[in-house]
Amino acid sequence: MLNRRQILAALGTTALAGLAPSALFAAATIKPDDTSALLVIDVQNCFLPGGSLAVKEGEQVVPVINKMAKAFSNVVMTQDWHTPGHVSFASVHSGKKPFETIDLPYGKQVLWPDHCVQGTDGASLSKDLSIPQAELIIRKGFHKDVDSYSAFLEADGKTSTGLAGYLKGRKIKRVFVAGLATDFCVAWTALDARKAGFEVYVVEDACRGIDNQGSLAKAWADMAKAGVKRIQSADIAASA
Ligand code: VGL
Ligand code: ZN
Repeated sequence: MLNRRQILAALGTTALAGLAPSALFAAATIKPDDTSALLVIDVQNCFLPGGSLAVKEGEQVVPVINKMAKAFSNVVMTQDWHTPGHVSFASVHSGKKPFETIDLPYGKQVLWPDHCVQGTDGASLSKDLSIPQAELIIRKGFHKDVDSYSAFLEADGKTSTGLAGYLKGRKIKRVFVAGLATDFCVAWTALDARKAGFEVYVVEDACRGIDNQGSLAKAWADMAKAGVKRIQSADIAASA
């Protein structure tokens, strides 16, 4: 890596005349505006340490999200919200173990430990989240026979959660996605947000993944291909 002095030397001083150093060296700063929304995905006890489907380092996203959220006037949170005996639970398929897959009418389904059952403590949002301005909590995965990683569309690929309509009704154009898990609910949400016509940013250090059989690398590749922008929380200006 060249350091700043070497870059300046290489460019020569004439090329730089009139350019403020900040224009050359500042991290690209993204300023959320009234047409931007932060989507905080599934920061729920089940996905945090001690939870039934704990995501490694999942708790580390909480302070990052709390800080970043201060820059957003629009924040939507999601809650995975399954019925007891939900079709995505390995426990309801005899002979099947968590992280194996089965074929369902709508396609391949990864099977999970029982998690985020409606009304349980595991399904509660983390008590350490501190985002008082959050305006909507959208629940998903509440149809017993259909999963929903995405905050926009259930896994049948056609049943809407209503989120796209909500965001469009509020004139939102850009969404920033953070939370758990990068390779499932975050990625599926980001991909569907693109399909719905939003500009989409996934904030990498505000997410953690499950990484089941290469799922994390595949998710990043799919998101890149779909035009999802991969950024860090430091790329976002500190306040609205
Ligand atoms: C999730 C697996 C099952 C997630 C939800 O929030 O990423 N993953 N249900
Ligand atoms: Zn789930």
